[in-house]
Amino acid sequence: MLLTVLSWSISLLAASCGAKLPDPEVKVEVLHRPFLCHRKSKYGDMLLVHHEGYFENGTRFHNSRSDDNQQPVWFTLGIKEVIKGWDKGLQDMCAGEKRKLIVPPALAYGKEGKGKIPPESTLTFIIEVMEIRNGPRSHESFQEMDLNDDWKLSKYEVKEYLRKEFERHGYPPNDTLHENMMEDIFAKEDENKDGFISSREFTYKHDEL
Ligand SMILES: [Ca+2]
Ligand SMILES: [Ca+2]
Repeated sequence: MLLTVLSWSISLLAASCGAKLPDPEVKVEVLHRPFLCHRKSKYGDMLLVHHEGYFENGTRFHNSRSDDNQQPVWFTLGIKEVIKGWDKGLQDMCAGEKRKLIVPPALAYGKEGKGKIPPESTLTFIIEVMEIRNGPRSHESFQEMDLNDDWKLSKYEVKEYLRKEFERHGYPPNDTLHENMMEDIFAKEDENKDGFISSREFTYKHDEL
């Protein structure tokens, strides 16, 4: 959670540029949906997924189950941590659900490609969601941080949160560091400079998707 606090600023910086063109679509096919579904994935949630990736000719370029590390991966939905095709195509999913996504280059690695992905590649992914958790910017996280339930985060509340996160991860409390981190968070997040982070200021901005 400490890392996610630090990454607040980065995701916000990343969201600030880009021209508005109508985006091509991701083709979504549901391969399996579990009978029981306690919650559905939404922007800001953290998803744990297994995934396979295929080129248009059917060659597999990635498989999280058989590649060296054999680990499903965690990512936060809707903040451009992954390709746009995933952010768009993995909403409203249940834990245990499996989807096939056909992602055009503009929503994947584009004109440049990346690593073993050649330029202008349309990619097919088979993605299975193993687990869904509240992301660092979810309403649930906000409520947890908002100690006095007034729907805004004071400097004290943010500092308390940092202190608790440090403690939870076994770091000694460091008041100067917490103070600096808190000031840094407010400098970037408190957009209207009223000394509080409102729930609106806190929540991820998704309009670029
Ligand atoms: Ca509060
Ligand atoms: Ca504010």
